[in-house]
Amino acid sequence: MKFTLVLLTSGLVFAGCSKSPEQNQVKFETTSIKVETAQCGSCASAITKALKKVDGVHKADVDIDKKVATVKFASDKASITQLEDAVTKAGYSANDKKSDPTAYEKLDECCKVE
Ligand SMILES: [Cu+2]
Repeated sequence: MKFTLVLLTSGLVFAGCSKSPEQNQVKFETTSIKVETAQCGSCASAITKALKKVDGVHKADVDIDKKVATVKFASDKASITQLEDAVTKAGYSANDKKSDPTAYEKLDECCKVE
């Protein structure tokens, strides 16, 4: 009985110790999102802006020539799905997700895909 109690207590202490570093240490993940419908610099900045608005996003860059957005984000706060959704809601496609039709309609004519 006494032995069990000691085991339980040490188990609890161990759980407490292993939890605190995780809370302080933010895990960043970098992902690339295909933004095939981005046409120009203004598209690139619109996508960058949309991505940076997502909670947990640390850095976002769009390479307009390669049509790829590179995003560094805290993996415990944001997910790739959230990032893709931010891009589609800005009116652009993200990976295999299509742009939000309403947002797409609001884009400048030159930014629309023929
Ligand atoms: Cu554009």
